[in-house]
Amino acid sequence: MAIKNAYLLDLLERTKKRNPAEPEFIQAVTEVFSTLEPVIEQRPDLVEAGVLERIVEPERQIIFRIPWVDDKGVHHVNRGFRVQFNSAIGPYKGGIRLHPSVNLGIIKFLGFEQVFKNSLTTLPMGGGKGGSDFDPKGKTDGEIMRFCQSFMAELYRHIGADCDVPAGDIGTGAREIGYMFGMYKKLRNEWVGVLTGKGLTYGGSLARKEATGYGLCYFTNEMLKANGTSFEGKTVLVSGSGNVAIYACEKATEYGAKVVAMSDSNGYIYDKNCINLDIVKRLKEVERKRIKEYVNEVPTAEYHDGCKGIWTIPCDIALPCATQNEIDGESAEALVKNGCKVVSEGANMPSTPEAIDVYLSNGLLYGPAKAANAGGVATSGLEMSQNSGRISWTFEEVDEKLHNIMKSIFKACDENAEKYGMKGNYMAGANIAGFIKVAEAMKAQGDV
Ligand code: NDP
Ligand code: 2IT
Repeated sequence: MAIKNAYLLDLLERTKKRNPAEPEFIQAVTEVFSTLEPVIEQRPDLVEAGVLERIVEPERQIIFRIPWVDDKGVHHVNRGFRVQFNSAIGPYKGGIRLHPSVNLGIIKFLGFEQVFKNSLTTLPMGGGKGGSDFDPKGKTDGEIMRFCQSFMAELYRHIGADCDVPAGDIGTGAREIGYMFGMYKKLRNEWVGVLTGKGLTYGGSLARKEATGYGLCYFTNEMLKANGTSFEGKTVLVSGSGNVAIYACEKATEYGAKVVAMSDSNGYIYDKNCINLDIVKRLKEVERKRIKEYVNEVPTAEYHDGCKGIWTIPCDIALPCATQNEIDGESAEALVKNGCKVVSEGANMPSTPEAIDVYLSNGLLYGPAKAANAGGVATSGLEMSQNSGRISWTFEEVDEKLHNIMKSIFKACDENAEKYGMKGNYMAGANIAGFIKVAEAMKAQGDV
């Protein structure tokens, strides 16, 4: 969607100048600005309060050295990041990404998205994100532990249960959170809920592991229902085979859909009989192997090199759950040509602007990441509540709260899209609903 408003265009230009070489961050800002025009026109007070200038500038950005030694005694240095983007509505909250592609621009795009996402959850959480260009693939447990400890040896002084609460993201699961938590506790000599996604024996919440994938399906189910349809009998593609992908596959299957494909960064599997998730869980969660191994156990399935090909498989619903910009304009065209009617995003910013244009111009139902994948951080918020209350809820209790949060997020997207003249455009609805709450809080707190 093109931006026409002169003020937004000018601020976008200034943001680009101030942040050269951060294309993902600029992409995320451009998308949000492309939907804010009607809000800006109705709320000149927010512009006058300088809210937009402030919302695109992180409150604090920390970059640090992470030295660690591998099993052979070789020294390595990685770079660590924590971007504390916005604390208007609560402590900074957001994951830690460990992937060789990580740089400041990637962490800033994720942190910026997190501000609006966390606002949508209905819980009091500000936005932040962190990570490192460390590559966990092929590392031993000992190497992972020493890296995580070195990472926390600097990060601990910048975070806290009421200040900034990191969690998992790509490359960071329960194992890494455990090592980071142990180091934080040792350095601070205090047991507090400073990280979420912890193991169940030390303060983790039931249903946090499942939450992003389940939440994605709860949101998508609401979107389907509102448009007179459902998951029942639908053919679904799920990209990725990590935490989000696995539990999206599980819940979509429970809803009666048939998931026929999953992937990793090397390639994708196509199982026309429906993915056997027990095999994927064992390969990925226990053995940490490549998705390719699936065809050794299910010889009727196919494996193809390269991850883009997954979008050429005919489907009704696509759930991208791997990484940013994994669906480009060409892949979006292929999805539409093969009958796809719904794209709902488990990953952060998985669709390029060209892909989003293809969805909107072909009337697809489009569930934008910051709403559709908010179930993970929402359940992190529930973990924080349980930790500070020194209590723990049952799986069913957490799952029900998550389900209700996803319903209310869909309602907010739907109502705001309609209120601001873009009915059915849930991307606009998500951006506007997320923005207004944070903007009101920033205005009320003055120029800080
Ligand atoms: P995992 O590390 O568990 O899994 C990531 C999956 O995506 C793996 O299958 C991985 O393949 C694949 N992948 C990663 N990078 C690329 C790439 N450059 N190209 C192709 N495939 C890639 O991470 P999560 O499942 O936690 O995260 C997936 C997405 O969901 C991310 O965008 C994340 O930001 C988002 N998200 C995560 C939440 C959470 O709670 N974990 C919450 C909300 C959003 P390989 O193993 O080959 O690298
Ligand atoms: O992108 C995300 O929302 C996450 N990686 C989860 C963040 C969190 O704090 O649970």
